[in-house]
Amino acid sequence: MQVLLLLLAAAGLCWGQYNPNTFPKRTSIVHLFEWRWQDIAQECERYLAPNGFGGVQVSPPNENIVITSPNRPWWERYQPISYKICTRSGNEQEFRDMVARCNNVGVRIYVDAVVNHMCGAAGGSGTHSTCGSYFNTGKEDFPAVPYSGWDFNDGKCHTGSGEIENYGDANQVRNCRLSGLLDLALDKDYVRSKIAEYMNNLIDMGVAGFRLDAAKHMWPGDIKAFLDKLHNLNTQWFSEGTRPFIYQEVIDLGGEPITGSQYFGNGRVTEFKYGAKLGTVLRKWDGEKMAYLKNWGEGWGFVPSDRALVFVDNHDNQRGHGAGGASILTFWDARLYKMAVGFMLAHPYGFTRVMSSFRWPRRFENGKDVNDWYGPPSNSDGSTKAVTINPDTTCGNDWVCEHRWRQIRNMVIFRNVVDGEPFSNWWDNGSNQVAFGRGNKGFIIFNNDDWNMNVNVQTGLPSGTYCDVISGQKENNRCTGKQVFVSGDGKANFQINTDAEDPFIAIHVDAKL
Ligand code: AAO
Repeated sequence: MQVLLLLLAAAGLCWGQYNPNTFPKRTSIVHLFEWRWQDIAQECERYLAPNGFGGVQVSPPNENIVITSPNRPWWERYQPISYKICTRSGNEQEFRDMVARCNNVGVRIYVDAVVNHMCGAAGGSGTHSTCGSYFNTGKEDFPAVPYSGWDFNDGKCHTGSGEIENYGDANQVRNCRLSGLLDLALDKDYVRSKIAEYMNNLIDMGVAGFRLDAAKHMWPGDIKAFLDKLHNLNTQWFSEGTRPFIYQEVIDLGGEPITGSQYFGNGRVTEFKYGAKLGTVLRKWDGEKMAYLKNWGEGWGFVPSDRALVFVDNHDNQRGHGAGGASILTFWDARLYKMAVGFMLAHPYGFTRVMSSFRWPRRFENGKDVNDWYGPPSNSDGSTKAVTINPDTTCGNDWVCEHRWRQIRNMVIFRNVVDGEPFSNWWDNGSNQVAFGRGNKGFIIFNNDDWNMNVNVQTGLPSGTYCDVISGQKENNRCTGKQVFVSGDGKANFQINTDAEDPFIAIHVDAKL
């Protein structure tokens, strides 16, 4: 018995970092990009918990540089000045309040941890930081941590510019500067301890895990060294011995020496091939068609499902930063985007993250969005605007709130209902009409061809009348949108015209009349 307990405890220690620590049957998280802590706290209570969202990825909570040229870009938050909890999203008190209130309704908080670097080398000196902490980039001096010149990697980088010049050289990628950002020496125990202190402060407040920003630019062993110093999660909300969930931002589209698999020992990795490929398929580029999605997942060369954090778009590639290219689907291509997110949430592969964005004045010049830097909706003093809620439940003040779109929210619920059920009953027409089920709990069908669809297919579901959760949902035991009749043999007729507002239909057992 004791041996068994020891084994279980050891397994818990080893496996913990892959487990998102969400409530049971809450299977997705949402990135509330640039939201204020007080808005997230309210969103947990009024929307995320009631609709089965498992957690929220929040923007970096630690003090960052203030950039005025351009005017307060979103990316200033990826330039740390200290580990004080103090940003445009709010102060430490507001952060603590959010974590507690979200946990109290069973919604977890995941912090975007920017620990590979501090601010850009050209940041200058002064107190132009979100909490007014002094810094001097010329001297690599960050007294509010404190870090000094000894704590940076310069000596280890052998490129002429001190920058990453070639992603084909792993040493450069990990020891040189990413976009001019002062690169921390993570081989130093002092630096590891400061990072662990910051993360432990957040763990003690009740966060459930971390996105590790720029993980590709850190040696896997250095990451392991600071992760080993982390506390177990706060027992006010988590059971004894629970490890923080870790997902590492490693951009691996193939063709570089650094791969996602090198990081499996530390936790999950972001699978960037997922959104890049799904966008290519739905746009029907490169001869791709939905019929090819039959073996979606590892069959497409992705990392194993239990190591993957997946998403259709993220805060970088929705505006041309990072990687993935033009195929990435975003809220700007709403019709295809809803299909992509619907496909992702129906499919069993990976742990899913939904994006929630703000609108910006996108303007292309020579194929590049010259306004890709625009920060969140803000007031004239630079403070971030509140997320207001319109009478029809959408968001105001230029917050897009994709997670509140009926089709996306209902597919988050779909994923919870079919959790643990196998991928089943695949059907395709050899082109862009495809369907699949999840055991006997749910079924989804798409028409991305430019001709109408009218088919009888096996759903695997018990007979009865189901509400389509894309065109509507079940309310007061009636359907607000389309109805689907499943007969005794599990088959159903589906008609989706090519000009349908949303050319897909999804049904599940909780939306049965
Ligand atoms: C800003 C300014 C810079 C300035 C700097 C310092 O824009 O001009 O030098 O400040 O003053 C964000 C913004 C940056 C911003 C930074 C700091 O995106 O514009 O710099 O904040 O404020 C790489 C990294 C990846 C990173 C991504 C953006 O590997 O970690 O670049 N993402 C994270 C965050 C991101 C943040 C940072 C990291 C920094 O999510 O928001 O930056 O904290 C290849 C590599 C990728 C590499 C890309 C882009 O990708 O593989 O690893 O990502 O290049 O450099 C094909 C290939 C694909 C390739 C791609 C693009 O698709 O298949 O592999 O082409 O070449």
